[in-house]
Amino acid sequence: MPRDHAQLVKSQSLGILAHVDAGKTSLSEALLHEAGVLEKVGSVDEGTTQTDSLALERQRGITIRAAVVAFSVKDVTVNLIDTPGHPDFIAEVNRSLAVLDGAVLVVSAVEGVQSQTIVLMRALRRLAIPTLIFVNKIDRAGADPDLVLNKIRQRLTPAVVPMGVTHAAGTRDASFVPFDRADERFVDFLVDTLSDHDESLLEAVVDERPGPMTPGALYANLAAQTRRGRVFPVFFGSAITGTGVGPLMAALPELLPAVRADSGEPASGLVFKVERERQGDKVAYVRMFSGAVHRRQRLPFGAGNEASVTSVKTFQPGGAVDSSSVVAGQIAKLSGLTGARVGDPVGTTLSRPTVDLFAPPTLDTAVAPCDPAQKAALHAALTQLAEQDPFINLRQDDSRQELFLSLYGEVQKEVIEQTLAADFGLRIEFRETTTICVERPTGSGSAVERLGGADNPFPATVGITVAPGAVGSGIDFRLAVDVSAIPLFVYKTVDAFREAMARYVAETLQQGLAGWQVTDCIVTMDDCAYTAPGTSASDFRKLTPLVLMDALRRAGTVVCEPIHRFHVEAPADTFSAVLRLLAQHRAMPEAPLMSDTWVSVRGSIPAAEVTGVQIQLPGRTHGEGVIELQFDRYDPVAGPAPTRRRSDKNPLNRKEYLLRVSGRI
Ligand SMILES: Nc1nc2c(ncn2[C@@H]2O[C@H](COP(=O)(O)OP(=O)(O)OP(=O)(O)O)[C@@H](O)[C@H]2O)c(=O)[nH]1
Ligand SMILES: [Mg+2]
Repeated sequence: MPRDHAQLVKSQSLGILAHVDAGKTSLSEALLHEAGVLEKVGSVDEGTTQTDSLALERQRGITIRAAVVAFSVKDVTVNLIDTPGHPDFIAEVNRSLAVLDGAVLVVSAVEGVQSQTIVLMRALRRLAIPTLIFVNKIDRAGADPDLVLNKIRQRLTPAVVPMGVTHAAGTRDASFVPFDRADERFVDFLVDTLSDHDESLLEAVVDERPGPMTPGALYANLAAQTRRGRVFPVFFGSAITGTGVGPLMAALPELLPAVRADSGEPASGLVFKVERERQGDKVAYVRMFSGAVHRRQRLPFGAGNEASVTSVKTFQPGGAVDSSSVVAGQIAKLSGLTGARVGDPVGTTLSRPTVDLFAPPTLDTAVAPCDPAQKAALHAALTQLAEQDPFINLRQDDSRQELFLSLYGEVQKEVIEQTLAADFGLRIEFRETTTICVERPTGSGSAVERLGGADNPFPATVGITVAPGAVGSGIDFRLAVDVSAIPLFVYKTVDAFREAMARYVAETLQQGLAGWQVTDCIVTMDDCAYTAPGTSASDFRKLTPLVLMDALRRAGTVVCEPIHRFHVEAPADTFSAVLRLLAQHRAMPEAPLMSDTWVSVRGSIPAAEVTGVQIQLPGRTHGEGVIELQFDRYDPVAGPAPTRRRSDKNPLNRKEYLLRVSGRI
């Protein structure tokens, strides 16, 4: 790309997010059509959309992988990322969120605010991603835009500004008419909502100063506050009939941020998706935050890797095209980065790290090939799938050589099974699906190993106390020793020592007393000593697990299982059968909502019981019952606690651990 052209490029990474089936893929298609990229709008139901391009997506009519397409609005190239809505694929949404400039949160005008809508809105707000809300499906019978707007105010955020009105909602003729900027109703909405977040506007209202309240000034204020993620404009429309899609598209460059190329800055980007092309070549999807990456450039990526970029494809209206470079704000497919993994930073300066915003997978399953001779092939295939989705956390059991995966649910399981069959010709079976538990300390426990102590082979002192932390706090590591006790000749700074110790602690706590990850605890290092020059970093690294597990043993732990919130809707006459089914599966239902024909029950249920309910629900409800699930929390297991087979590296057995770290076994 010529330099002067690169300077003109403005790009916007736009995520489309929603509960499953709200219409994200249909809306993506409608936007491409509106922008003139597509002559004919594809249909999810016919399997002809741009973004649902995998065979499995077309077959099932759901989105499984995030997909990128581009269109232009005014002077901005929008790189739209269509994400999956099914909770089994939430990890895919997590990866996309790390690269967004803005988002459109789609809410169905019929179903309204749904469980996943709330989860996604929480994540968007946590990252302060500027977001427009699009209330879709206003053409469908039962659509009630006003009710949905109220639900958005109650359940998502009160800071909303409706951008127009709807007519004939619930019919094929439904339409959206945007407000004129000077429309009194619109001005009232703007003043009301914006002044909640803007002191100077509030003062202008009180002092009756007209300047900041002209339609032009208010719209500029709306754009500024939307870009800060404080206020959420709400559009209405239908991805199928196309009404409301034009106004939404026009708002993208006006209300959401776009990034201008700055090829002079140091290159910094992030890998948010990895794909294998048909020939097996790896392609990394990279979003650039600053600077540029050129074809044939040596590019640093991940933790200390470097490779030559063999091709750069940027997203342009109409598809991904070969380019000489990718500049700040753009998304490109880069080839040549063998070994690149999702979440890898790219370039010379660090990019934003990916934050884990959602609960981890709750199912653990062993997977085996139907034909035992295909074990190595299965391992290779799953390694490729794990590159695309690191959350599946592929592990091989040390002794039995079995393969294990972490999963979100049944749909993801089926997708993995079908992908292995279609892309790798492998038939597999899942064995022993169990839920992934965590351990929390029940009390406080301390341990210390002293420098020169009879049983301590390492020239270092480490003293540690473990205590329970607040639920959801993770591992809180604290350093409570005098600076003079810290081996600065090894670690250089106190921060570097704290960081290294926190890492040793986190690694050790991946397996607690029962083999599960230990969480929600405060770990304090309260004793430390060394000899100079005798002590090395590896002494602290090897001694910490020994002391920490002793402290944990004294503290004691409780195994906690994942609990989901559920929402069952079923025909009213099946109510008692539904309640019996829930009771059989340890569910805790709350007071139901009954109408003449339907009953709606919410409550919580252990993740371990979910599959049982999912399998039996259709049979108990004339095939009409539906269940929606959402991870909620971990609760202590009642009765005997499940344990996980630990790897041999665990220091619970002191003698064996010492032999191992000294390299004698
Ligand atoms: N009547 C009507 N139907 C719609 C509209 N938008 C989507 N649909 C239908 O709703 C269903 C789901 O649409 P999708 O676009 O696949 O929804 P999605 O949000 O991408 O779904 P996932 O990616 O699986 O989460 C399809 O049958 C669409 O035809 C709309 O505005 N009006
Ligand atoms: Mg979709």
